[in-house]
Amino acid sequence: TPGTLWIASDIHLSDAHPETRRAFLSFLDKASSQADALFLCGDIFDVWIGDDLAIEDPPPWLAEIVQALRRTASRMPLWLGRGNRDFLMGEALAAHIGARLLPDAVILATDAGDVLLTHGDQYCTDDASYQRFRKLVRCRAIQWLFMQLSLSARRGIADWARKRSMASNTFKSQYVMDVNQDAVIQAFRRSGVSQMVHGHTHRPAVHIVEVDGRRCLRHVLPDWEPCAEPMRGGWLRIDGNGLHAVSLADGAL
Ligand code: OKV
Ligand code: MN
Repeated sequence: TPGTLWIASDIHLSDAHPETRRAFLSFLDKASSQADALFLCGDIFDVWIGDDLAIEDPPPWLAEIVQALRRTASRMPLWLGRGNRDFLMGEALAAHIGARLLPDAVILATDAGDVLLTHGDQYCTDDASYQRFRKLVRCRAIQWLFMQLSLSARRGIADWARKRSMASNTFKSQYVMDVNQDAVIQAFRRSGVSQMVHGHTHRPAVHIVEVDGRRCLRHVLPDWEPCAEPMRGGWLRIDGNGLHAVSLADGAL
């Protein structure tokens, strides 16, 4: 039996947010004692420019996170999913941690039934400029070329891309940056499941979706910012009793 699964997304770990790292480290501790498996389904890291950095010469903050992930993976199955930011995480990192990489979308057989798990950015089909960026950077040849560059050149491109993206997001509507309902319905139809879990949109909620007369549920995970007002972050627990959202705002850590 699958037991108790914990799922979190969009932690956006970086050098800039020590409070988020602290919350995540205590989350891993808690997961180690209370969960039977842990799924991190994308945007664990705010920036990812190659596994080599994390493995060969990580900055202290990243070394601490990687070490904690290794400890977690030594105690229970740990699954890493790639998001729209850390899409460059690869098998080398997973092997280094002792974790497994999740495919883009996966159906989990849980004690609460089958659940479709993804990051969720593929459903944001109204955001044409993001989907163009996604198509470009997910191209294997382009990723290979990027990895041939020096770390400092990769860092330069990442800084440039981040600035550009922040500037363009200023003019995007909330509607455009949310999931497209037809894309969601299609995912339910194709997979045949009636529950899905994703992150990415930073709009935690449970949505009811009617698919060919079938009642489906879409659980959206929160992003993490424990210092924000109100506090943001949390995870989903799945066991025989169903799917249950746990919020940092409720003092979960
Ligand atoms: C991640 C996003 C920056 C969104 C670039 C090839 C290419 C990889 C990359 C560079 C950027 C990841 C790796 C980052 C996500 C942004 C800005 C917007 C919307 C190339 C392969 F094409 F340039 F050669 N990148 N970084 N964005 O800084 O982590 O998701 S990143
Ligand atoms: Mn995301």
